[in-house]
Amino acid sequence: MSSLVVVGSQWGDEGKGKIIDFLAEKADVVVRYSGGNNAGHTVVVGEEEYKLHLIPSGILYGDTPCIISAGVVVDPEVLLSEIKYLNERGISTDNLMIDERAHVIFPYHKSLDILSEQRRGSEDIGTTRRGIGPCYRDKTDRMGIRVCDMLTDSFKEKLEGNVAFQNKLIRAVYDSDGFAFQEMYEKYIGYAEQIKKYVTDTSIIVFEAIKSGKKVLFEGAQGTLLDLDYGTYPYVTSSNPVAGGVCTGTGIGPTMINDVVGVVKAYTTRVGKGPFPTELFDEDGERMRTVGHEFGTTTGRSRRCGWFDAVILRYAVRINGLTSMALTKLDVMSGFEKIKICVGYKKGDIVLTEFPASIEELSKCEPVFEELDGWNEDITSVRSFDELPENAKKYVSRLEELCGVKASIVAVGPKRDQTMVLK
Ligand code: 2SA
Ligand code: GDP
Ligand code: MG
Repeated sequence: MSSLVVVGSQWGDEGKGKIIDFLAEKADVVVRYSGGNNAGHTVVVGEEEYKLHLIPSGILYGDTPCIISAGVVVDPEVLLSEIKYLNERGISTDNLMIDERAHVIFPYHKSLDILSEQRRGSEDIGTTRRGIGPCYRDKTDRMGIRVCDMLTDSFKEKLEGNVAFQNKLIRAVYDSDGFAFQEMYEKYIGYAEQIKKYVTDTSIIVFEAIKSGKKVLFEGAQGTLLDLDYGTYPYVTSSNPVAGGVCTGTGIGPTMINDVVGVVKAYTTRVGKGPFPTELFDEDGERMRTVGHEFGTTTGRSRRCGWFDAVILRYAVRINGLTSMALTKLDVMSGFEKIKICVGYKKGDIVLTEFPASIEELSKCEPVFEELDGWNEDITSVRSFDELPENAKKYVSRLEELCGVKASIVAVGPKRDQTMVLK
């Protein structure tokens, strides 16, 4: 590996944090390229559990440079509390870098996120309410404030203009309370003072690292089906979690990427609203949720669960150009007598094998299932693929066959050592 992207292949929460932490041992630089503190990456090291939202999971290795790149939206209050949280647990953040082009989340973004969800009523997206969408909206509207802007004299004027505009919007459209500029400005000047030592042009660092043969790991957040362009729009996040997002998010060209590993959960989950063809409402789904501890890392929300969907995976392989998959949570599938895999979508008389663009069409799709025999053994202590029960091996092989990509990693638990490398 000289540059490797780790991307979520489904609707997020595939276990990217765990896989990135595992791969980061051999990385020279780890880069987070999209999203913000809507993400929740859980990493278990020994008996310690870390929940990270903004800072790349590679930070747990001490001296590995970790970058928050330009494609990420940064809530400085959350960033500083995450730095504090890590430092208090003995983890150094001296090697953290934040790109000067990253956009900044302000209190009005969070407020607008909540207000627009309320406006949608029963049609809400189910956002994390962290201000992510409104911050990216300001970015594309060319009125966002970037980290570099916070460090220059023009910050006061820019923020004053934005607060005045957002207050008008909040009061006129939502009939809600606006924000006091001076108080916000003073708070953010304080944040800028604290974060400026981390701020730099990180695209230069990534470019130089790859050029000099260093190993760079790109950390994805959310997942392919939450991508603004390729996900289940409008039930998506406002950034590009797909592998293509690495180039624009980090400021490097596509020729600088060697491999793309898709993190793939052995079943499917989704948090938030939107169609989900293989969703289960029975005790099988409940079993996945309980055994897999499927609750949001950021919000604590219960995750919707369902059988593995190979239509989604084939789509993720194509959209991201996956070169292999890291299959997680295989241990959660122990104990099912029969395991179902969705191999196509039935829509009227036809069977779709490609993921549809329209959510209206997707919500009319009935999954076509193939059924495999399950296994009963607890596999959390298995450390080599050959030692897995025959039916577990068959399940993995069938997923590889259906999705058109080989598994390079199989995980059977949240800990670092519950991870098998297959090639
Ligand atoms: P947003 O807040 O604007 O990005 O929400 C838009 C949609 O994106 C989904 N989304 C996520 N889905 C899975 N995991 C995420 N991170 C957290 C986790 C979520 C949590 O690790 O568990 O704690 O609830 C994440 N972030 C955004 C979101 O559900 C909306 O569907
Ligand atoms: P991410 O957003 O993709 O990083 O995933 P999350 O951290 O939000 O959710 C994945 C959860 O599954 C975390 O609690 C992980 O500790 C846990 N996990 C990761 N891999 C495995 C695995 O192979 N087996 C089990 N049982 N848990 C895992
Ligand atoms: Mg998560």
